Amino acid sequence: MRFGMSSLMPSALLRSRWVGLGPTLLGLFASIVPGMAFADQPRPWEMMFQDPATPVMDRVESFHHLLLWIIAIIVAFVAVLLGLVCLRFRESVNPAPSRRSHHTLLEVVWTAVPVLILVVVAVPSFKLLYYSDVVPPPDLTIKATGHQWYWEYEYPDNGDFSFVSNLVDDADLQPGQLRLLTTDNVVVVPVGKNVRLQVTAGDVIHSWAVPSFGVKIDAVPGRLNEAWFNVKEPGTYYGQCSELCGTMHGFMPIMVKAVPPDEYDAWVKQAQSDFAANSQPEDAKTAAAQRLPALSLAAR
Ligand SMILES: [Cu+2]
Repeated sequence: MRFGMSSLMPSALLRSRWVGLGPTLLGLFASIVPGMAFADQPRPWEMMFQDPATPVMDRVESFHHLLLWIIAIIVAFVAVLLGLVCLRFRESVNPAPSRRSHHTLLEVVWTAVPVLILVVVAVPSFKLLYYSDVVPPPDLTIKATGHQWYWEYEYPDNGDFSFVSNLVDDADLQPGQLRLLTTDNVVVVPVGKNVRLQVTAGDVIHSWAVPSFGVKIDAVPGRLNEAWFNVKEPGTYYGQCSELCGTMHGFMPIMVKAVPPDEYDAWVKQAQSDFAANSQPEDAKTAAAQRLPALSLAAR
């Protein structure tokens, strides 16, 4: 349901060529760049959410649609009222204005209706909040630690190996890899499993965020935050640090690859030997420090 919101939009909005422009451009872009996984990454001119990859994001999207409808109806209602007032009660048509200052029924209605609307919004809002907040029985735990300016990941359930995930510089990108979103080491997770994500930081506050997962959680030094996700489909999913954390805040992406469970087991075996005698954190710091001048130049 890539552009599912279109089906929910009032037809007047759909007729607007600007609303149709985004999906058209995206379709064009998708057709001229073959071989890329388009499932869950930012796209040029994107106006909608990325495709939901987890049950939480499914619910976030549905809740967004509900709110969009409520907002649209309120905007339309207020616009009609405004238009009516401008037309029917302008000075030339209505030279002697009403001097009424109270109207009990009206006042009750304009108090009660907004309260009702807020209740209608609050019920699914709290349901979603608790659904995303309470971690269901996890199949595995991953710990993400934010550093200036890279992510470090630990797999305590799979032999407690850990590795560092650094941005791939523009010069080293392979064809099809996404600029500023590709990392050298990728977080691999099995599809259809509840992954408990523990998040913290080693220096300043960062934020681990993957839009298609519906996860955005602060990484705070000295505090362990928790989130969860259960990825429905195999694929590669992208995110970025989402808390301003210093010069290279924009250069510490998150890349998650969801694979079938047997592929995951094979990856774990490989990772256990690859990352066993691991001097990576120090290497990563050096790499991050060395990259700083090059990237600053590129950004100019
Ligand atoms: Cu940051």
